Amino acid sequence: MRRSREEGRWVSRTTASRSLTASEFPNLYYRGTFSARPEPHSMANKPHLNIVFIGHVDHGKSTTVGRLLVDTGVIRQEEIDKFRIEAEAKGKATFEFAWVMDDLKEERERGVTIDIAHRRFDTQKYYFTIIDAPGHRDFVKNMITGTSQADAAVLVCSAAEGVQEQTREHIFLARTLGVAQLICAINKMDRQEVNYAEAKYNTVKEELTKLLKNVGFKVDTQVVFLPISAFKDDNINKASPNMPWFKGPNLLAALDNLKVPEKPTDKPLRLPVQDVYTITGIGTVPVGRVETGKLKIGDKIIFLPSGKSGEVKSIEMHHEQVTEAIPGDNIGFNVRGIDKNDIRRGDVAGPTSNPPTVVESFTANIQVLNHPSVITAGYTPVFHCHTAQVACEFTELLKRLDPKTGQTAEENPQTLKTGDAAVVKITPKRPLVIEKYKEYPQLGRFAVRDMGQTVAAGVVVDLKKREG
Ligand SMILES: Nc1nc2c(ncn2[C@@H]2O[C@H](COP(=O)(O)OP(=O)(O)OP(=O)(O)O)[C@@H](O)[C@H]2O)c(=O)[nH]1
Ligand SMILES: [Mg+2]
Repeated sequence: MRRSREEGRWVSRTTASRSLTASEFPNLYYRGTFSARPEPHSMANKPHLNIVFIGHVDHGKSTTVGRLLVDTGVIRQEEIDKFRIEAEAKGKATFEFAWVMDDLKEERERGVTIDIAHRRFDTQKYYFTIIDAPGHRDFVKNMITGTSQADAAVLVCSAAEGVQEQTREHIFLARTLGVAQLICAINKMDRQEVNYAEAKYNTVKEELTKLLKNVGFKVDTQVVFLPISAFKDDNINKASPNMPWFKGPNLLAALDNLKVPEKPTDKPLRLPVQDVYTITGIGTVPVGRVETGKLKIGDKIIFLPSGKSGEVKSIEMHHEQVTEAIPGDNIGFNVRGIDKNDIRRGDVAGPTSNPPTVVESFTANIQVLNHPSVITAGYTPVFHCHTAQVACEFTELLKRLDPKTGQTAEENPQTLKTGDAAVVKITPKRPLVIEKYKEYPQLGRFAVRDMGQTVAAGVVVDLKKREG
């Protein structure tokens, strides 16, 4: 089993083996539930937010997270000093802050983030779970997982390099995956060619504004821009003397200005399974985030598409037994009568009285982001929806839409290309739980990937249930 040495690492990294002993479990589990709500004593007065750091490779996401953790006292400066010496010795000078999050051997050797990593940190106002996503194009699927768990995002964009390929792709995905609040941190303001210049900041800000508007962000109400240097500690938790021209908030203040999203507790339970563990002495423990509704001890639930059902025996969150979990909570729970091999990642748990929907086919509104040629009926890429990844076929191209107005531009088009918006009929090749976006936004949106890139993304407007 690969265990990270850093506390706060997400359990899903431990994919090599999922059989744990009871004594191993609490510690591991504690790591895995950093995105849970705080412990009961602080729950009452501190709301919880999941925040993902996104953006192009090397623009400084991990460094910004590392710096934030130092400035808020979660990490001691001595730890960074130790990393600095180690990193320099390994020819990776300047990666000391990034190493706080990048704790896998391969990440440190290559100087890139590979998988998402979770870390808890607190401000005066909030309990945050930080999700550090990789920017490298090979790991976009991990960024999708991280972003689908987030309530808000920090887009890190280097002032020296400006908008790059994954800046665009991540903005598009953030929008599609439902991120409603975005902080654009324009980083590396200290770089020589930038020299803390307001003009440089404005150029990148304008580039980003254009992109954000194009994908449908309301820039005035959903987006905040600020300049930082993560490496040199400018405008992270206090205004920077190097940028007296900037009158907006520092990064920490911007995080505290975020709003807690509404918790859809009144809807039926929907809980996509992220991983399944066997814990000696406890039994089978699926892990995942509650998207809607509540999960309580004694509830009768069913996992679909697997079709197994049982009664909830126990729920654990952040190292502690709890009696109920609500939207946003990342939990592990035990269900009577379910074996580890009965259920898997991509299953969704719901009440037996109102089970998740397994679809025969669905109609979706999509936006084509990036396709090397054209999409035609019969095209079968991989759809990423909640924790599921399933090959699905474009069975019918119903309409091409005018992206500006949403009006029909062409009925039954033969092909779709990059930049097109369309209504299409999709048929999964394997059983898949997906819901209408209107009813369950968290389970009704997806990203489409093929050949190592995000081809399209969209939302489910209608669906046909699978019988039996
Ligand atoms: N000059 C300068 N360099 C920075 C700053 N922030 C990050 N860097 C450097 O940029 C490089 C990449 O930083 P990371 O934090 O690993 O970037 P990342 O966005 O997490 O990269 P991936 O996770 O691999 O996508 C390192 O050498 C950092 O020291 C900054 O504010 N100023
Ligand atoms: Mg990184």
